[in-house]
Amino acid sequence: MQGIKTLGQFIIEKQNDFPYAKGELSRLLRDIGIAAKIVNREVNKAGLADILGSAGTTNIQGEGQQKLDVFANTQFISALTSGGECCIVATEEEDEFVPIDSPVSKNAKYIVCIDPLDGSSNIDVNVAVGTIFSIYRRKSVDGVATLQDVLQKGTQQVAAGYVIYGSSTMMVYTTGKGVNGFTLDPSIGEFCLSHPDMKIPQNGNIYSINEGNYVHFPTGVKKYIKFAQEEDAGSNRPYTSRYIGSMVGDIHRNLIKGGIYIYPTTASSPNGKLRLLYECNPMAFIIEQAGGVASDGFNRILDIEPTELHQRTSIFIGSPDMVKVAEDFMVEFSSEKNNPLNHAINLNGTAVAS
Ligand code: P6P
Repeated sequence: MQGIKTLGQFIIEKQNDFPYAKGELSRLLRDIGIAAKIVNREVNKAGLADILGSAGTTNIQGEGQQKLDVFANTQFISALTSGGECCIVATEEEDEFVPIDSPVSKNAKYIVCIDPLDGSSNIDVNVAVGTIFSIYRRKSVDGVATLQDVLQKGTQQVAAGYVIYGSSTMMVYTTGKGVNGFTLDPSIGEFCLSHPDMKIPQNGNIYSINEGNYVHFPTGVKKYIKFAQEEDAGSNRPYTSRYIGSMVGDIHRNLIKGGIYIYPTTASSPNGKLRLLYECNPMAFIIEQAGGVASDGFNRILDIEPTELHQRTSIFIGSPDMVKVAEDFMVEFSSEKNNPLNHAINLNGTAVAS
């Protein structure tokens, strides 16, 4: 296969970036890739099989579970169990973390936090949905892994990625040495390297936010939205509003074209809607590795100390210059003046992560 590099070949090739790696992380990423291909098959035929619609159950978030939510959750847990490299799975679809207690997993050193199918309300209307995952090394050295092994800051991630089931299916991931994208070639059933060394544009003109919540947004967010809508040719405004109700889809587009995705506090989500461990941390790791930034409006997402499994946070994520302007509005118009931002745009406009 001239010129094609599969995900498996790439993972093994990059394994040398980790001199002490004995292949466990490589096998873990392979296991996630396998489950993603199985989920992709079901998502792609959702309109045909009796797999559309509600499962008739709700998750701890109080959200109605779609049949595909439950299917995807089962597939990822099954793949991670049989792969033997993971000792705990923390998933949006389970109230508590899932200990992986199988003969092959007893010495497993990795924790996986996952949103098996994000944006699943879009499935029935054929809009892109995604899987988001985050990988940590367990902190405890022996015995049974516990919740404390899961509640780690985003800076402790060893890998993070997402799968977008869209016009094509892609897997985008980082192990802390840049971001690479792989497109599934259905004719050979392999994810193939299609977007090497992905970088988010420093600036952009796309803003992604559910303006239906405008009335209850923090003042700083309202000010940013009005800023985005002003006429100013010099700064390429008014910006374009693009929001599809699927975090993976919106952030993937903004990663490629430049842009900002904002999910702030709202009346129904006073702490923000998106979950820190398996949505915001992985996306923040990926976007930072691609040259972007991610905060809660005041503090870097990756520095937030988790205290509970399904903890939520606001998120401002994307092109550094756009996020910085939004954060400036948040600081100027919010009571919360503490927590100076952990990053700044230096004089030549390059984001400088602390
Ligand atoms: P709203 C999907 O439920 C999700 O978690 C993200 O994928 C998406 O960006 C957001 O919530 C949509 O939420 O309140 O705008 O419908």
